[in-house]
Amino acid sequence: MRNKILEALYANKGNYVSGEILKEKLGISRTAVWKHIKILQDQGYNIQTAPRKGYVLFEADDKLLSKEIESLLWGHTMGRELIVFDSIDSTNTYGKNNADHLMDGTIILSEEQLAGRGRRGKDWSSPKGTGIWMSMVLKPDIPPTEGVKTTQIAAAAVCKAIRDLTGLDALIKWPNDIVVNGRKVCGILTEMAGQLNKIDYIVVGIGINVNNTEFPEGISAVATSLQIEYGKKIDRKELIVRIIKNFEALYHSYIENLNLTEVVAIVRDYSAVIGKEIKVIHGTSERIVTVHDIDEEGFLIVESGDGKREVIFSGEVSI
Ligand code: BT5
Repeated sequence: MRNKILEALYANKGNYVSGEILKEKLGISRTAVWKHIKILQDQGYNIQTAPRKGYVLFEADDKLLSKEIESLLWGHTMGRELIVFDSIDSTNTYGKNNADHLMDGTIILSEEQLAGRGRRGKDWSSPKGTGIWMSMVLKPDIPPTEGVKTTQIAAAAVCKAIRDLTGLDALIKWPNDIVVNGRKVCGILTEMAGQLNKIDYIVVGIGINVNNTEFPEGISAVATSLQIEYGKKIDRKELIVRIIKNFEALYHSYIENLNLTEVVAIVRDYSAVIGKEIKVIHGTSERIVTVHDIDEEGFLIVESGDGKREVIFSGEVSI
């Protein structure tokens, strides 16, 4: 019941919700509503009351409190287990090291990462309290070859959440970046372990620059944050919850019948690379190709200079 009250107050954050509306919505008496509100206040929620207006929830600060995020994810399978650190080396490393005893769908968040990782040993800048540094531990019963597609599911979930929350023209730079106005706001690092025919775990790491106002010198020319682009501070918890809800819906339809249709529709619609000339980097080799499309499995169909088409399954691209 209290989760439902919180949900209603969060949905109208900063605005009053009358006791009458809560009573109708929840099917309990106004006195019962009031008693639940009292308990929530005792638990530390900043809920104010005013005669004839009702109840209003204010956030004390932008800290990632697990209780709040849990209440917003109530009834969802992703995030049933939620671990929030103040500081950690890397949420992905924690997920990998503890995967054997973490439940499928566990979400790990940290206010900062001291050794955030990108792909192939690159660094990921993760300063305190500014961004979303999050890993999801997944244990799907699908063939290992399918696991790589979770990157596209995560990209679709993040891109849609950013667009819905901010209206920014966020685009997916295949395979693992989200960009706004040509600069990177999000990177995804998918790590997997398993045997020939079975996935032990997948850890999907998502790093999003949310309220960063500056960047280390090495990346300031290529990175941006949602706050910089949107012009206002963004509620990290709200974005986290939207991403997780989007991800859960897309991921379940995928693992249940390996259906990627909706994911592919999103990554195509919001692609930063379709129709563009890109540089594909594979180890030490580089070549220029034109992106023709993204196929039904989320892979890139490219055309080289001689008009020959081929599918690219992984790699790094630069526009
Ligand atoms: C990525 O790698 O983009 C994957 C980033 C994944 C980060 C998440 S945070 C939660 C989880 N825990 C982790 O330890 N990691 C995951 P890649 O495509 O290889 O890009 C790395 C490159 O992006 C670096 O070499 C920099 O040039 C640049 N970069 C580093 N930090 C950045 C930032 N905060 N914003 C934008 N670009 C950044």
